[in-house]
Amino acid sequence: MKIRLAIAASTAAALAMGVATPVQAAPDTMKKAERWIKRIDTNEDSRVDMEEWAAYRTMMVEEKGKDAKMAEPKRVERSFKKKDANGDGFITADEVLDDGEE
Ligand SMILES: [Ca+2]
Ligand SMILES: [Ca+2]
Repeated sequence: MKIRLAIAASTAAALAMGVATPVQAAPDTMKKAERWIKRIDTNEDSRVDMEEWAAYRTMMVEEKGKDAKMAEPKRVERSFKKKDANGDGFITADEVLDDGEE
C-alpha cells in the first residue's frame, strides 16, 4: 500500500512538472533519477536543459577526468537528444530511469 501511494505521489509530481506520462518505476529508482537530475539542474526547475547538460558534461571532463570528447558540442547534443525521450528539450527524471548513468 505504501509503494502504491509513493508511485501516486511521483506521478503527481511528474504531472506538476508538465510530464504527461504516468511514472511506473519503483519509488527508489525514481528517487535515484531525481537525485541525478538535481545534481545537474542548476536553475532548480526539476529538469535538465541543454545548457545544464553541457555544463555537466564539461564538469565531468574537468573535475572527474572523463574523456574530453564527452564535452564536445556534437556529443553533448547527441547524448541530450538520446535522453530527452519525448523531445521537449528537457531531460526529466522519468527519462533517465532506465539509463543507469550516474
Ligand atoms: Ca533546469
Ligand atoms: Ca523530455
